Amino acid sequence: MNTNEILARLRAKYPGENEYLQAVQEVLESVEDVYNQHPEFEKAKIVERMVEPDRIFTFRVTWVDDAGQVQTNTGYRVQFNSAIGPYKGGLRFHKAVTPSMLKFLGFEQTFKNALTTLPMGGAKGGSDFDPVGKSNDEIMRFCQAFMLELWQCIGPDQDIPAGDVGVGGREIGYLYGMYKKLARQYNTGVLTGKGGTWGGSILRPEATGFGALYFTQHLLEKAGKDIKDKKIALSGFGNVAWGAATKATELGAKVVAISGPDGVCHIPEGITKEMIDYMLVMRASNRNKVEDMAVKFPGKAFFTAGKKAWSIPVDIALPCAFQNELSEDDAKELVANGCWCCCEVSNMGCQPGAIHYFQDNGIYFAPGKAVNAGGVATSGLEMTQNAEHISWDAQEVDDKLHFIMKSIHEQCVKFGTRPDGTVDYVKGANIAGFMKVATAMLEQGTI
Ligand code: 2IT
Repeated sequence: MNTNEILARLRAKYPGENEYLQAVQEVLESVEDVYNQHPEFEKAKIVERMVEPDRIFTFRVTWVDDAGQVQTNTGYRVQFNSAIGPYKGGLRFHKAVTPSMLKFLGFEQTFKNALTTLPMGGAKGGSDFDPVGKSNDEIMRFCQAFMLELWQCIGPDQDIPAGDVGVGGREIGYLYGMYKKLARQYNTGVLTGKGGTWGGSILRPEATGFGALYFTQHLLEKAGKDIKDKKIALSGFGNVAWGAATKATELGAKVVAISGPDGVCHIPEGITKEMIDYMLVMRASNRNKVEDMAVKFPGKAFFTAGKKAWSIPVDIALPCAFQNELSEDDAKELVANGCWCCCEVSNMGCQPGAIHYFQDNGIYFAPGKAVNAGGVATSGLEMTQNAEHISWDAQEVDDKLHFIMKSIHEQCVKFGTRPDGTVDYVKGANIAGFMKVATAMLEQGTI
C-alpha cells in the first residue's frame, strides 16, 4: 500500500474535507505494515474500497418553529460499511454538521464497531439543525420531520441509528414515535437508545461513559496504576460526560473540571452526586452553558469564561465533547500541569499534534474508537434483546459491557504492543478493527 499516494488522491478528490482526511490518514498509517504482509488485501484493493462510504442519503427537513415560521434544514445518513453487520451508528444534530463530518464519523464507526466483538457495520447521520435555544415542542417537530425521510433508509437488519451529539433519549423517543406511525410496525430493533419501558437497554444512557472508565481502568491496571483519588478533567456535560463523571466518582476518582462552549467549571473538591444529576438538567435545558453549574452550586463550582477543561491541573484528561477539542497546546498545558494519561471519549477528540505530543512524552493515550465503544456495544446488546424479545437487567448488561471493554483493551494490546513492551493504543485499535473488516470484505468478494 502506498499511503501517501492514496492520501494524495483523496485530498485531490475531497478538498477541504479535513476531518475525514485526518481520520483516514491515522488509520492508513497504523495499518500500513500489516497490510503489506497481506498481498491479497492489495490485490482486492481493500483500502481503496474501505475509505469510500457505501452510500450517502441527503434530504430536506422542513418544520415549523414556535413563532410559526417555516424552517428548513438538511438531513443525512452515511451508510459507510456493512462488511460485518448492518449499518450502525448515531445521529448528530449540531449546527456544524456537514456530509463530510458524518463521513469521518461513519468511517471511525466502522472500526469502532468491529472492535466491540459484535456484528455491526458502520454508519452515521444527522442534521445541521441546532438544538441550542429550541423548545421541547420544536425538538419534537424537527425529529418528526427528520424521520419522514429517514424511515425509508433504515430497518432492524439494514441500518440502526442511535443518539450522538444533540440526540439523546428524548430525541430517540420522538424519532421512534414517527417511525412507528410511518412503518405501521412496532419494529423495536430499528433504533437504539430507546426508553426502558419500550425496548431500550436499561444501561444505554450510562454505557458510553461507563465503558470509557472500564477501559481506562484496564489501561491503568496494565500501567500498574490505580484510579482511586486521581484528579480528572472532562469536557462537556452531555450524556457521555454525565456517564463518565458518574462512574469515575463511583470508582473513587475526583472530577475537578467540566467544560462547555462558554468556558470551564473548576470543582476543587470533586463533583458531587447533586452536580452530576444537575448535568442532566443542563443538557435538557438546551442552553449549552456550563456556567449554569457555578450558578447552581456557588462556593463549590467556579466558572471561568473562555477557558477549556485542559487548563485545570489533573492526572487524567477525558475529552467527552467533540472532535478536535484538545489541541497540541492544550496537551502541552496538561502535561506541564502534571497530567500523565488521556483517554479520548469523544470521537477523534484530540488533534493529531496533541496525540503525537502525548505519545512522544510517554503519556498514556488511548483513542476514542476504543475508549468510547461501550456506547455502541450496548446498542448492539439492545439489538439482541429486541431481536429475541427479551430484556436483561442492569447487572447483566453491565457485566457484558465490562467483558466487551476488557476484550477491546486486549485487542489493543495484542496489535499495539511496541518492542519495548509499552502499548500504542492508536495503532492497536486501528489494526484490530481493520483486520476484522478487511477479512470480511475479502471473503465477500468484489462488490
Ligand atoms: O459514536 C458513537 O459510537 C455513537 N454515537 C453511538 C452509536 C450507537 O449506535 O449507539
